[in-house]
Amino acid sequence: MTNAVNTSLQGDIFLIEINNPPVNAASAAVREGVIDAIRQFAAEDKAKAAVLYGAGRTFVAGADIREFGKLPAGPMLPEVVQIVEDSEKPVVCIIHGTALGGGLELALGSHVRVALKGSKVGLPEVAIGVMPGASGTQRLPRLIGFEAAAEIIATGRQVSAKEALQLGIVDAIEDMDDPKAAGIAAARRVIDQNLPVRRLSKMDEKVQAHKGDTAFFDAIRADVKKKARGQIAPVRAIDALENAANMPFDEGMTAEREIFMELMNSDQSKALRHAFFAEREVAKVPELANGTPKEIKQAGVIGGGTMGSGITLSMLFAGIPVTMVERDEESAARGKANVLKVLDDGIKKGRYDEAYRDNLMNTLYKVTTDFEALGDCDIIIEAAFEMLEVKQDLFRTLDKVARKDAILASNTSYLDINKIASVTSRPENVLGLHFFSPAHIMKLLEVVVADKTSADAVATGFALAKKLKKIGVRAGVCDGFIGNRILEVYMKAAAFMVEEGTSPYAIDKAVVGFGYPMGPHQMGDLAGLDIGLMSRKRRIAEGYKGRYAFEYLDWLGEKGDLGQKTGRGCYDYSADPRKGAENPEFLAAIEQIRKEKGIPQKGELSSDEIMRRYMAAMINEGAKVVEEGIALRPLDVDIVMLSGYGSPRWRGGPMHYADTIGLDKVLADLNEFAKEDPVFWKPAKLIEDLVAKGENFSSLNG
Ligand code: 3H9
Repeated sequence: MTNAVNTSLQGDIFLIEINNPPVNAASAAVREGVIDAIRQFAAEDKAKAAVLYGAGRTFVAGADIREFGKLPAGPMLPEVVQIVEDSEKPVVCIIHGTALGGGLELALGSHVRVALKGSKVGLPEVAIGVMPGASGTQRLPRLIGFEAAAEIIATGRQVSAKEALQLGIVDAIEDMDDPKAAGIAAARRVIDQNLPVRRLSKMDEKVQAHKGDTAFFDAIRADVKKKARGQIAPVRAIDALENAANMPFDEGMTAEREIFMELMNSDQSKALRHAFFAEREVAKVPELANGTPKEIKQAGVIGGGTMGSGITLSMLFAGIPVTMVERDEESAARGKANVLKVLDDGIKKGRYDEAYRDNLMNTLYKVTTDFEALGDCDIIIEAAFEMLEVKQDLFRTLDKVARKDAILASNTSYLDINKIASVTSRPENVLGLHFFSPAHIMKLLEVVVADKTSADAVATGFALAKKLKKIGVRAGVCDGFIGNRILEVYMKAAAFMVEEGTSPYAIDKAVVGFGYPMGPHQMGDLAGLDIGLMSRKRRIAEGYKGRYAFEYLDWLGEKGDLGQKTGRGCYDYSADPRKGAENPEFLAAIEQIRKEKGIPQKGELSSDEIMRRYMAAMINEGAKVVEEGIALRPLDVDIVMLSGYGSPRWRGGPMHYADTIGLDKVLADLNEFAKEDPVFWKPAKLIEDLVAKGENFSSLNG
């Protein structure tokens, strides 16, 4: 076993190497090792300066998050940082890769900080529901001032080495790759030039400037609160920063620790940590054990509409050449224009320049009406009209023109991939790749595995997701896969509430209040109400099962009031094209439908009551999706809802949320609602079984 921290003496330079793969997290062994190393350094008379650096791909990426919530072991990180700072002889910290959270805090305890080119620093603790707890809220403002520190801590963003130098977080950037060599060079300078060392805990100038400045911190807090949308950690971080202005360093540290511990034990932090690990676990699917991903040197995309052009763009951004195929010249021109429009918008927003766009368009992108042009593609993704017959026709053509080993994917949102695969001579190469709109932005990619899909095809789907910087989630075949199937059910729960007397606006307000960026009716207006209408018509034609309550949305759709794109839908956008106002005609139509259908009226439900039903419907369907093997684990459902459907991350996704409030409580809610509608609210067997065993969804996450 290798040591988590290695020391050696090179002339008069003492080397302290942190070696805790994969990201050098500051685990108990690392913390003990660093303290021990600083003691050795102090005792070594020949050593005039120490270099603190990381082995492998990065400096310390933070505290070891896996230790959170467990019994504390070994010395705490704030103590370690203090011991580093207290060293009589200078400690030079070399940052390569990323110095995040506790990693940056260790660097702030050092006396000199040198970043290697391309490295990044940051205090991303808010992303996991905590705030810096090893002096980040006390040392960083002393170094760079409160405004810059508040922005970095409250957003948790990563700061480039260049910006870190401008802000003063690091003292220099070294154009070298090897942290050890860079450290020796930097330590040499410190020794030879007798450079002064700074102890940040002793710097008081920036702190004094804001002592007692309540108005200053209130203004920052108000701004952070608005952006945090219900998340507590960023707001509490400002409290800790205010303490830095008002308290002596040691007291500020004690208060920081208290707030850190309070946040670490909060439901929000537990949920965000679940999301962090689930996002990584979700990529671990059985097919990857024996499947080999295919290298994608050339891709084909069929269709240049919203989805086809979005998929094309996400490939182009990842450097993958794309041949787009459309059915005629006019559609091809439209497809090209769709791609260009997004690229031009990116230029206007300053994301890249004309040369970047021209390079993508001229060297990576091709559009044609000739299917034969797909003959050299490693993968072909079809994003054509959402009708089984249309897709089957296309796959028959693909079977003729595509290379025998090419992966053939459908971007269908609902249709049966088995039926699509069955028209080809190579169903093992066929799978679903369900992108979400806008496909070049949305993170989620459902990798839909049909009965005959090979492990290699699945592995290719996951490798593609990674390359496109998306989160691939394995889904089985069913109507709507994981996400849209669950969406349909909670949309139904919302529709029932509307029928029974709750205003759609009250539902949207409750859903937004819960932490979603928008409510289901706002979402419908944004996406276009024709999409839902079309899919419901298809279902009705196929024989709709259960109670139908979407007449109120059909009324808008049939009328042509399709949402934002037509200026009116559930909301009226005549005064404000984005936000919209209540649409009285819509409310009147709902009233009329309630009367015509003779639905018993419950009156308007409270926000709590709305969310109880909305979430119970979502959780119950999520459980059914897991029970049927459509999703591998509850965490897969959480990731789908978090990355594709706006579930608030700080609640961890619906399945984690169910565990938080208690699965027995969810079951009790379902049983209560089932008295009104036993079919719709029938509890999933999985929930009943887990509750009977005293377990919850987390026990299935492995
Ligand atoms: C903190 O520091 C609190 C302090 O202020 C106060 C303390 C008192 N711990 O993401 P990857 C695992 S809070 C444990 O796939 P990449 C990760 O789960 C912390 N494990 O690699 C994965 O495991 P597996 C503040 C961690 O190259 C493996 O490492 N810091 C940690 O795409 C590889 O990770 C953060 O929040 C950790 N801290 O990205 C940084 N980090 O292989 C969190 C990673 O079993 N980390 N793992 O699935 C990151 O943002 C990214 O991991 C990083 C590398 C950018 C570093």
